[in-house]
Amino acid sequence: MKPISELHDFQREGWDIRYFERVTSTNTLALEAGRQGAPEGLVFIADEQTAGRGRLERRWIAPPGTCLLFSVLFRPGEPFTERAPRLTMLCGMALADAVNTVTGLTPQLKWPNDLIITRAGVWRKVAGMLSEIESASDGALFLVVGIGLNVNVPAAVLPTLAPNATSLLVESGRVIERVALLDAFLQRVEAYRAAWRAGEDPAPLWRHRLAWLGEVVQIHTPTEMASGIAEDVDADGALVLRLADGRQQRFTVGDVSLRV
Ligand code: BT5
Repeated sequence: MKPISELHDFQREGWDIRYFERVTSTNTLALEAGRQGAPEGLVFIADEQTAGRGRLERRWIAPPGTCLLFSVLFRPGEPFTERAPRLTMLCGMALADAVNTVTGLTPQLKWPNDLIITRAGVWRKVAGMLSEIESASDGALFLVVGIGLNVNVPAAVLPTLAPNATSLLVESGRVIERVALLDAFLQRVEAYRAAWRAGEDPAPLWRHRLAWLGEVVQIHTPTEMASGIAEDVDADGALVLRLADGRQQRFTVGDVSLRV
């Protein structure tokens, strides 16, 4: 008989966690629930996605039963355009913290929404986040943050995900408990939100933890390619590059890599 996934029974107070063996995409499910008025704190988690999504219509690939694939529904409230990006930032920090607590590894945040691990001067992607904003029929905006974290993916399988993919198994050399990671993530989200309510803006914390600020990077967007010094990120999370001709340019989408 097929064993029941260890994720099946996981719950944490304050969250409504719904487990599925296989879905199209946990983000798609959470967006649908949000449109129908589901409250904040809903978490969809799956062992397998048949149509996992990245940004810009790209695919997210994960071998069944080995990764954390989940989406969280947030209702940030007003001012929405200020709060929504900060929730995404806070989730990135919470994910990095959770990985650190459970594995001892120290992943970095890579703009806009990746988690990377650098070893021997080479960076590899261990997780990606897909943040999507939608409005319900009553016009109320909500946010879905979807996370794909490569947990127990063996080295031999990594090249089938992406050329620069890595996993916690490969980086730490041991099998990592997915439930412990999810629990630690939700606990850190709670902590960052409590601190935010008490006046600590997550945006400067996130900026402080971003990899590559001050370094020369290359950015590919759907329409252009540019390179320059990654000078800053603004309050909404956009990347500010100092181009070779001295001009500053702000980017809201794109893929960044270190210029070699
Ligand atoms: C992301 O997009 O990194 C966001 C990924 C979000 C996935 C989660 S899983 C739960 C939830 N439900 C969903 O349907 N999605 C979210 P982006 O920055 O566009 O990166 C996508 C690119 O990463 C792909 O084009 C591949 O090159 C690479 N990639 C795909 N799968 C990967 C993996 N498992 N590990 C590392 N890289 C991967």
